[in-house]
Amino acid sequence: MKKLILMGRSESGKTTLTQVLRGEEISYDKTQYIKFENTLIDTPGEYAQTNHLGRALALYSYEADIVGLLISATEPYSLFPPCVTSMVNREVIGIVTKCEQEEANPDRAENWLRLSGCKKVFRIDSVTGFGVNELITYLNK
Ligand SMILES: Nc1nc2c(ncn2[C@@H]2O[C@H](COP(=O)(O)OP(=O)(O)O)[C@@H](O)[C@H]2O)c(=O)[nH]1
Ligand SMILES: [Mg+2]
Repeated sequence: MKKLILMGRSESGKTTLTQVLRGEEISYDKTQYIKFENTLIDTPGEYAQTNHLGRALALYSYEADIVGLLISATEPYSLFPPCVTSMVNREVIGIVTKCEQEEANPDRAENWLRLSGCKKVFRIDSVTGFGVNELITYLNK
């Protein structure tokens, strides 16, 4: 599998997605530091939510083949500025999480990710498994 680094605000579903991609049971675990585990790099949401730490994320992206920007379909706003993908020289994909939650608005989240420069956007729900296989297939290509 290609090496994937996940970025997004707290609660957007980064750690849960790493658990699903590893075939582990889902269990909540607050991410306190940038975690390298084989082909996955999980980051704390605070890095994406804090201006000066955001630059560190750009540097960490060089450790990966693909950058995944996550927005939950239930989020009322996006943290990612327009064209932010130009900050890195890696492929950047968008991942909309929580797509099967009742109040989800995946179209809105996908539009924000495309505005931020993601050419490819996956819609998933880590809890129900919706869309996860498509993402795994893409990472294995
Ligand atoms: N329904 C649903 N809940 C999710 C999904 N992804 C994460 N969650 C839940 O959202 C909460 C925060 O997830 P977490 O992975 O810790 O977010 P992180 O802060 O980005 O690492 C947890 O309670 C998860 O169970 C998803 O795709 N669907
Ligand atoms: Mg986390």
